[in-house]
Amino acid sequence: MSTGFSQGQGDLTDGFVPFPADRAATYRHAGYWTGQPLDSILSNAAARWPEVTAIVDAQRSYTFAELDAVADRVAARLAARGLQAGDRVLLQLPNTTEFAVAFFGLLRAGVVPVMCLSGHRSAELSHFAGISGAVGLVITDTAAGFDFRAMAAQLQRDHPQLRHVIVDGDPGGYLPWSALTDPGADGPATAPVRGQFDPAAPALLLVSGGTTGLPKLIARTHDDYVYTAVASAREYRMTSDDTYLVALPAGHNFPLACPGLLGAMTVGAPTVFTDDPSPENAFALIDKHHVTVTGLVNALAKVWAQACDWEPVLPTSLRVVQVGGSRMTAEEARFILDNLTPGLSQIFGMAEGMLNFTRPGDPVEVLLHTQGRPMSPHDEMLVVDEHGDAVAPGEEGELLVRGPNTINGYYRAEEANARSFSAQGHYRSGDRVRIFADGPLAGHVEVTGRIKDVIHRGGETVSASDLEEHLFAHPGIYAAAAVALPDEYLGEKICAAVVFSGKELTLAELHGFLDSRGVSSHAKPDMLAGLPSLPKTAVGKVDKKQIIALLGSS
Ligand code: OOB
Repeated sequence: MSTGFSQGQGDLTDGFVPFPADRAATYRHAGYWTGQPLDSILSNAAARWPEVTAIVDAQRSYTFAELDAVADRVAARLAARGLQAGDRVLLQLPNTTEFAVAFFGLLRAGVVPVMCLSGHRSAELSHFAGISGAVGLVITDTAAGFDFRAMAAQLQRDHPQLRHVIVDGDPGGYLPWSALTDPGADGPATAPVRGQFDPAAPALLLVSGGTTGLPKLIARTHDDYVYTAVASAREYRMTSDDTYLVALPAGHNFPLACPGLLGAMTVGAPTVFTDDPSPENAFALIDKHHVTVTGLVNALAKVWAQACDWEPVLPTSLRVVQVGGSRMTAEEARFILDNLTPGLSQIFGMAEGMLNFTRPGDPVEVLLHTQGRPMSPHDEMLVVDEHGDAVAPGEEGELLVRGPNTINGYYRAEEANARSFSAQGHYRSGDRVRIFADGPLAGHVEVTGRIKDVIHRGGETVSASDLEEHLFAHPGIYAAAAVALPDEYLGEKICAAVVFSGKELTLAELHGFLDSRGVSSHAKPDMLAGLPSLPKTAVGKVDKKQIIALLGSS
């Protein structure tokens, strides 16, 4: 499968940083890595539970056997059109069953999908096309008033190697998606025979979640991604009685494999797709399909928790609601636990791989005060100070990590890799954490902020997350982000961008509140900006870059 590459720019493995042989051997020996291709998750499910519903959306559903057959058909027709094992294709579909069909169709052809999010636009896609050397693009016609075909035309002009554009919906001159899926359309139906296959080679390319700069590409291998899906489903005790709801953009690691769609499939559980995560729509779907597990970003979890006050249908079938993606205070966790579900699970994950989460049945203090513990017994976490030395147990520092599902380098990004990986192969997460050393929270991780999310005000360094924690504590503040804005005298000044829950506060009132909490004078905001909502990234995290652009220009 790693051979035969001919069309895009460079071989798939050019610029891929593999796991070192000794650790790879350890993970195989431990049974984490099984040597199976990623799409074996589908073939296994189709063999064990052929008649069980695999995926559902508002339009249609597929059993595992049907999904397996359509994935074969898509693969066969991609191959007939000249796509080869090792080629890369940008995959950008909304949360529909067709997302899963396309994902498995590409995998079955040995093609490596680049997992774009529906909110990405030409700047991101052009960047992904350039780095990956993608030869194709799978899109929908239009969504949320945006014409993806027009974007495709521009991408093709800038990236001539992007030859295959496939459109779900009105194709507008491109290849219709139905030409690949429709049993009645021309073309073969049997997937190409899998050639030489390397389970340690990239199976898919995820995009990094950082809110600074353009995302990087993250190559996840068959071995490490199958392990992620299998182990996370197991740790969440998923069974064929569960149903998973994809409420976040399906191409994101969190709803894709943590346990998400792929984890659900490993136990024969159905997955429901929706593009509308509003409480009104989501609660009705949860009720209709008896959804038991879902994953949300913090802001969405808070909206769902509030909506439980007035929505006529409540999501009572939910057994696990994973909440993660950005920092959550204990107060926010308590609010979700009390109002939305006792099944709250905090999850601290990253496209780069490592997952930490609280487990069903964990004591309430673990659920409230920590972001869980590592998924794998072989995750090796180090917490270091600014000199790279290990901090004392229980102290804060930057999290460095390596393990059976953590990358060893970004894809085709040598410069970033020199900064982001240690000589021993640890990924420098940039996250400020503490790992509790003793007591009831021992072994659990608390994320306290981002190492670089600091404001240099005058001669002082102020932690944005420390200030945010104080802001969140104010009953009149619904959401808050502390950002640095340029200042002639101070270098940087502190701006608190907030969403008020009721009456607006003045800066003086806010200072009074912060004084009462003992916040030092240099760490108090110089500016208070009330916003109707905070700008979000494509997956729904608060986007400080956009806040700075918005406020810096006003
Ligand atoms: C998830 O993945 P990404 O790649 O979009 O973002 C990773 C980054 C982490 O490095 C961390 O800075 C932040 O997002 N993060 C959290 C967090 N979960 C993620 N920060 C504080 N508390 C948390 N619970 O966001 C992701 C991937 C898989 C599962 C869940 C989330």
